[in-house]
Amino acid sequence: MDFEALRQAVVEGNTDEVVRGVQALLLQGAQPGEILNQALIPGMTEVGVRFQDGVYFIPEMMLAANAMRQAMVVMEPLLVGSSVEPIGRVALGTISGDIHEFGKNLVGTMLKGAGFEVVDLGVDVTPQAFVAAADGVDVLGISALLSTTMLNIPLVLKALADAGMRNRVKVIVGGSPITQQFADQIGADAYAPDAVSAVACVKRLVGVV
Ligand code: B1M
Repeated sequence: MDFEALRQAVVEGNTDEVVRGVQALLLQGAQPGEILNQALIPGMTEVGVRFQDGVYFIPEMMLAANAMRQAMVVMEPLLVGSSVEPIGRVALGTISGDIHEFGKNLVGTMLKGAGFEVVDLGVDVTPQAFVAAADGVDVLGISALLSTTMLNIPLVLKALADAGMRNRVKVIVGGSPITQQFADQIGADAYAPDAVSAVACVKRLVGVV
């Protein structure tokens, strides 16, 4: 196994091959940062390009995301304390009243793949829990899949303002009923229609382009 074969396995969403590849490269003496930067991240970048070009659709992206998630299960403990510094910290959750998780998970996996540390707050997350999580992260990501629950997102922004924290953290929102217009209206810092553009938006928010 080499970096190129592992990159290709990520693009193909072949979870077994990806996990085997990561383990093999580690046994061969590769550093976790090399595996991340020379195989896993380029693989996810290629998946993003194929998605944007209309070559890949959600199912292919979810396969690749799952492969990446399993690779990160092996890699994450090794990356802690290694020289690889996260390029930013993001707390992600689905808004209160809403239990849809796959979009949020996909955004989280893509962000991890791009080098961010991600705190997964889960689903049905209250404004208070978002505020508690805001301490120590650069960006809060809020997902909503229902036209009813998206109306709870402004409560998070209000709770952040009430806690005097609105200027200390950037807020990105996303999910199928959400639009750029809604994001602007409620005063969010960014809106992304999908997981690939969410990564680009979050990079912009933390000043890594
Ligand atoms: Co629900 N559901 N659901 N559901 N469900 C939708 C969302 C719905 C559109 C289906 C429909 O009617 N056509 C509809 C919402 C209508 C509306 O309000 N506009 C709906 C409904 C009505 C409901 C219930 C109310 C049904 C009922 O009980 N009567 C109920 C509500 C439960 C609740 O949350 N309180 C409900 C329940 C469920 C299940 C539990 C069965 C299940 C969720 C399982 C789970 O997540 N563990 C479910 C599912 C699976 C869906 C559909 C079919 C698929 C959602 C999904 O996972 N998509 C969905 C129909 C649909 O979307 N076609 C539907 C795949 C996922 C990768 O995409 O989440 O859109 P998505 O994420 C995308 C982007 O939106 C974006 O990036 C992602 C990747 O590109 N994105 C972000 C998402 N979050 C982001 C955050 C960002 C940036 C981008 O920054 C932070």
